[in-house]
Amino acid sequence: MAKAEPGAGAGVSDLAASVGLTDEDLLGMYRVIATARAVDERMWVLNRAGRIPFVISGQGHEGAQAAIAWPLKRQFDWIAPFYRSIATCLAFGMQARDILTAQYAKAIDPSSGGRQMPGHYGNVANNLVSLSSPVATQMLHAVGIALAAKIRKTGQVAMTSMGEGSSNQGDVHEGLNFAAIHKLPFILVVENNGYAISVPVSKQLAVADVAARASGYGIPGVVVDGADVLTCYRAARDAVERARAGEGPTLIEAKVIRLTAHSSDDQQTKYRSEEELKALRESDPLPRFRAELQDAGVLTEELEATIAAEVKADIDEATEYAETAADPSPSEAMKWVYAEDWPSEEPPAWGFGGGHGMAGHEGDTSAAKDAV
Ligand SMILES: Cc1ncc(C[n+]2csc(CCOP(=O)(O)OP(=O)(O)O)c2C)c(N)n1
Ligand SMILES: [Mg+2]
Repeated sequence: MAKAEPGAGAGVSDLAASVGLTDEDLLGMYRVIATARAVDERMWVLNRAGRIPFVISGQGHEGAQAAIAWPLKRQFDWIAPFYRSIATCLAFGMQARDILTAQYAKAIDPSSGGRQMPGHYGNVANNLVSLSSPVATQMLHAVGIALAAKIRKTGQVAMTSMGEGSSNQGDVHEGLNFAAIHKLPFILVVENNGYAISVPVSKQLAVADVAARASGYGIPGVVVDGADVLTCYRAARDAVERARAGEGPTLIEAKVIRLTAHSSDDQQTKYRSEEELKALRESDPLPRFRAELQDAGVLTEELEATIAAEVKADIDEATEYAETAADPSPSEAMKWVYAEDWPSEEPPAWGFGGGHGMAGHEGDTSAAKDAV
C-alpha cells in the first residue's frame, strides 16, 4: 500500500502530537482504514457477481484494527488475527491484492496458496499467523509465540484478536492465565461487535464488558470505543509498552459495530431491525476519523480526494491481479498442508527429525521415541 505522498502530512499537528505521532502516521492509519473498507466492499460485489464464494467482513471494525496494530513493529512483532482482521493485516504489511488473491483461492495467495477458506488471512513475510476455523484457537498460538519471545529475550510482542463470542472459549482462559502468570509480552484484543452470528451479546455474557474479566487474571483490562481511532491507538501503545517492559499482558476490548451480516451466507435482517441497522452508521469509524482529521487540518479536501482515487486504483488493480492470477495446481493440493522441512532450528531430541514421520510411528528412528 502506498504511503502518503511526499510532502503531505510531514508535519506534526496538535492532534498528532496529542498521541505522540506524526501527521504521516495519522494519514497512514486513515489510508489503511479506507483501503480495508474499499477492499471489503469490493469483495461483496465480487461475491454477488458470482466471482468469489464467501465473504466475511471487517466493516465497522477497521478503525480499532488499524489503530491497535499501529504501535506494533512490522516484521518484528507477531499478530495472530481472525477472520474480520482485514485492516489489521493491511496495517501489518499485507496488500489489497493479498486479500483478494485469498478470496479467489489463487496459487499466489500468501495466506495459504488457495488452500484455506476465504477470510483466513496469514502472511509469513509479515509475522501474521494463518488462522484456524475453530474460533479462539489463535489465542494459544499467540501466547506460545509470546512465551518463545520471552525465553529467547527478543523483545517481541505477540497480539491476537477475536470477537466477544469467541472470548468465551476455554482456550482464552487457559491462555490468559498462563500469559499473566509468566508476564508474557502478550495482548488480547476483543473486538466486541455485539453479536456472535445471530446471538446478541446479552446471550453471550453475563457481564457488561469482557474486559472486566481481566482482573480475574491479575492483568489490566481496558474498554475503548472502537470508532474512536486515537483512543484505540493510545490503549494499544500502552499495552505494547507494558509488554515490552516485561510487565505482562493486557486485555483490550474495543466496542465496535458489525456493519454487514455475519457473512455472505447470513441474512441479518432476520434478527436485526431496520432502526438498529440505520443507527449503526453513526458509529462508523471511517467517516468519524475522516472528520477528526479534517477538523485538525491534517486531511484537506484535496488530499482526501487524492487518497480516495489512489485507494480505488489500488483495489481495481488488485481485483484485476487476483482475477487473472493462476489457480493452484491440483497436483500440489497437499503441499504445505504438513511441514515440508523442520522450519529453522535443530530438530528436538524427541523426534520430527528426517522424513515427515511422527515420533513413535514407523520410520521414526529417534532414540527417544519410547519416551513420547
Ligand atoms: C469453536 C467454534 N465454534 C463455532 C464456530 C462457528 N462460528 C464461526 S464465527 C462464530 C461467531 C463468533 O462470534 P464473535 O466471536 O463475537 O465474532 P464476530 O463474528 O462477531 O466478529 C461462530 C459461532 C467456530 N468457527 N468455531
Ligand atoms: Mg461478535
